Amino acid sequence: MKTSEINFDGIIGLTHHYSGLAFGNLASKANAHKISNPKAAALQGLKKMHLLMQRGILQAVLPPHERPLLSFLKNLGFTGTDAKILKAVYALDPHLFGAACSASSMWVANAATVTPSSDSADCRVHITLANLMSNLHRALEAETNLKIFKKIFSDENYFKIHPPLLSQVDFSDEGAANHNRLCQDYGSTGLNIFIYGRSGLQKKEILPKQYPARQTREASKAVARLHQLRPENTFFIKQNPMAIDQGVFHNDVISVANQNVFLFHELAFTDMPELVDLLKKKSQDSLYLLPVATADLSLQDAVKSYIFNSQLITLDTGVMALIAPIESRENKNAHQVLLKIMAGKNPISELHFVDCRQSMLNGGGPACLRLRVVLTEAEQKACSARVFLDEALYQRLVQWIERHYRDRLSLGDLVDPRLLNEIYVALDELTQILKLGTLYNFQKI
Ligand code: SUG
Repeated sequence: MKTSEINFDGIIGLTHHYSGLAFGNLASKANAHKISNPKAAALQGLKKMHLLMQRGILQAVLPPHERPLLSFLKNLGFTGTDAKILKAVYALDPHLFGAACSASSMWVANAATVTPSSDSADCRVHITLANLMSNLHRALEAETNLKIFKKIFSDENYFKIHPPLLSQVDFSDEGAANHNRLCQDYGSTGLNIFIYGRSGLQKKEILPKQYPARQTREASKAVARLHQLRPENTFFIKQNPMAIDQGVFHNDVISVANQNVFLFHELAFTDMPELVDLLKKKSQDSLYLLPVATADLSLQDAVKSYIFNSQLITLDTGVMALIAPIESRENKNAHQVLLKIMAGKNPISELHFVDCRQSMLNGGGPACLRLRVVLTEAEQKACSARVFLDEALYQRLVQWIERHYRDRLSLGDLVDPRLLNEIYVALDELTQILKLGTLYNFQKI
């Protein structure tokens, strides 16, 4: 039976804006309070999905979350009409208001960790939703993500959904952005590599000096246990704290793996020689390790260009394509690195540049916008809702965005109750398009 990797992309939400909420994510800080363009953002995301679909890759969508999240603000003791609450929170604390309005659910690489049925002892696809507890605006995503995943992957014969780990600093979990899988074919048993920034449980260790390490080893270990992964094929490696201090807040900003190719910066991990040895031994030389040297690309250029946040995908023909952000073409050193990879002896034979600029300004590149889910044909058929992208759904979503999204948004605009109404109308329509049933709080009133 054919097994494929499906890219589930988050549809960028109607409240996409720049609030400078993510400490340690340099783009988030640099672009705080710029005027955003939610319509352009959502169309850019959809265009990227369309490109993959045209290249024969299975592509699916995940809906944006309900924002502003009034239930959260009410839980904090704000009372009165929705309009009154929004006005009061904005006046009192714009940071809190920004968090309640953030469209950050678009970066679905952080929504969950997913491992295929071929890797688990019970032969099911395992999905652990991330608690995202490092940042307030992201922690708000966990509950809705659980609802969405339970709807789509509802068949317990094929899927095992695990709720987010306890939301506590020792178990801080940011999902697939800190997980790489190496394999020969998608259907074969893989090597699961979990990457963490700190151990958790107050172990003594070298930590980044400036910025937080978001993923803990304890969280990754728990996910591996829950997923019933084979210990001999499961590794836990530490991110270089120096890289985190340069703005590498997730591993997918500094490495990307697909099947038997692993592209990474030489300063991505601690204990690099041991890691390379181990992987070589495990993969019996069929592995293409593509390290990028600091002499060719500084950590600073890696973060600026987001070159490692490219999607590395396998096409029908068996060769691979890199879907890179346009910023990596604009950065001279990153572009040179890409050209060198293309000229080198490895399975990568196509390079496409995509414009995700609106998301990039918040530190989210092409790979952040997608969650990889490896499924057999039977598992694909067992998915509920209309989330697999085809030309008809693509056209329908383009029209939906054109009709409902604003092309200019500042944080202050989100106080407007008319915008809240626009959002509710749009999201209600989206749940019908995607056949998701009732998903949002406002639909239950
Ligand atoms: O968590 N940015 C996100 C970007 C996530 C990127 N994801 C991966 N690398 N997989 C974050 O830092 C910025 C929001 C703001 O500032 O308004 C933000 O949350």
